[in-house]
Amino acid sequence: MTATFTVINPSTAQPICDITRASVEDVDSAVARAVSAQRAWAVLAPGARADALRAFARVVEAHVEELAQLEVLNSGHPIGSARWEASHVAQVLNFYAGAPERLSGQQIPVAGGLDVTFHEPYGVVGIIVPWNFPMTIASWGFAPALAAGNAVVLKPAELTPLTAIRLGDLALEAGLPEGLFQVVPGSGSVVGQRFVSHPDVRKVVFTGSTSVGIDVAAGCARELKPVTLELGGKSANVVFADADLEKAAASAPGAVFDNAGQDCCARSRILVERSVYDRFLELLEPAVAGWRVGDPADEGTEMGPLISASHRSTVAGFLDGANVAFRGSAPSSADPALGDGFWFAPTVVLADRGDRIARDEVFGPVVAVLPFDDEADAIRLANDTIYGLAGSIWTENLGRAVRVARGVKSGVLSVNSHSSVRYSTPFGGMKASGLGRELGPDAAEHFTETKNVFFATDA
Ligand code: TXE
Repeated sequence: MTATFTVINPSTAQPICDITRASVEDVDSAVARAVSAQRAWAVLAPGARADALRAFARVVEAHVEELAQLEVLNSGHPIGSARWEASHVAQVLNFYAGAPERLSGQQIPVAGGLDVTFHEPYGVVGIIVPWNFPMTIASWGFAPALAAGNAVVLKPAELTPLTAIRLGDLALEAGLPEGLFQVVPGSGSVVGQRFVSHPDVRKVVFTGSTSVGIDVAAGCARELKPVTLELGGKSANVVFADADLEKAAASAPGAVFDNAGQDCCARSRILVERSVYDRFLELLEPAVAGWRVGDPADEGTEMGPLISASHRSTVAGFLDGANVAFRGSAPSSADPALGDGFWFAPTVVLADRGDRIARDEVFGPVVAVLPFDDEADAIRLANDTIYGLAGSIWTENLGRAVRVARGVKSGVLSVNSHSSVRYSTPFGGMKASGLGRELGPDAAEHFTETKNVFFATDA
């Protein structure tokens, strides 16, 4: 393996810079520094840890524009989305800055003494991040982990390391102790695997593909190490005949084509009640045609390129033999500025149950539309995948909304909207979409172990 890797701008296919790959020895040195930084961090007064995280949040806030521009360059995210992502990191830090002073244990009534529990940090936490949302997914791990008194070593994806590396610098600039939060770029098989096998990394958080997630979990099991997994998805956008069809159709492109479909929560199956199937497609077509794909640096752009040439071929492979109903637009080779970018036009496919495109994660701007017959059929079809991450339900019938929300096996559902991520609410998947939850009120606690201490009071 070469000592460096080249980071590419997906909008132009041009190289941006070379990054040095960390070796196993580099990871071991980083973990050793983290172990020592964590000891000092964990014994700081809770208020001092809170202040340090708030200072980090303020520095991130002051660099939102710089981080956003870096994400446009490295990931091809539209500038509006990239600004949201950078601000979200500051908000996540601010939210979990409240945790050190709220990690209360319990006092449990027992005979002969006083019994109390403590939430003790694991020590060093290893966080492995994918390329689709490099900043936000990183922050969902590092902010609550730090808040709970841990040190963090974080491995960004090789395709998109730049904003994570910058966040590592900003942590130091904000005054976080040296070694407490380290970004270690490199390959999954070396750096990621070393997080799994290193005895001093006491918890691993992994976001990425289901197949690698299973290997990471198996490795963690051998080390008896807890692991959180955020994996793939094939989420359903379920549209009933009694829904506000105009609104459902107008919002459907954003729910799947945001980040060019490279989103674990993408509503990549639209399930439509048969009686309104044709009408829904009529409404969907102009919404897809109007979805603005182009230069991510332009303020009006809604979708940029795919992340790499190889990922574009994978996505294109899903269209072999597919029944394409209509497509939106994308820059082409005729455009001298963007012609070499990894563009892919939003695509709507009419699918049958059991088709590969109706069950497997595409992770690109391709949506499969399928009809269903009634409520029970909708739930059955929504659950007809190995995944269970997100989903949306469109209906004006409250009882139905509740029944379907309880019937669909997914971790994050929304009714008459497509919301998935709020830092204050839990996020994560069922079935092959993952293990454990991130974000929400309890995330800092997930980075702790409970210790029970009994104090005898008998004289
Ligand atoms: O994921 P990987 P990739 C899905 C999506 C996508 C596919 C591949 O379908 O097309 O996965 O994406 C590190 N031990 N999702 O290649 O390979 C790797 O370096 C430890 C869904 O990015 O799983 C990177 O940092 N770590 C998903 C991270 O794991 C290893 C988001 C993810 O890489 C490793 C991204 C190993 N053996 C992709 N091998 C979602 N649902 O959000 C790799 N890594």
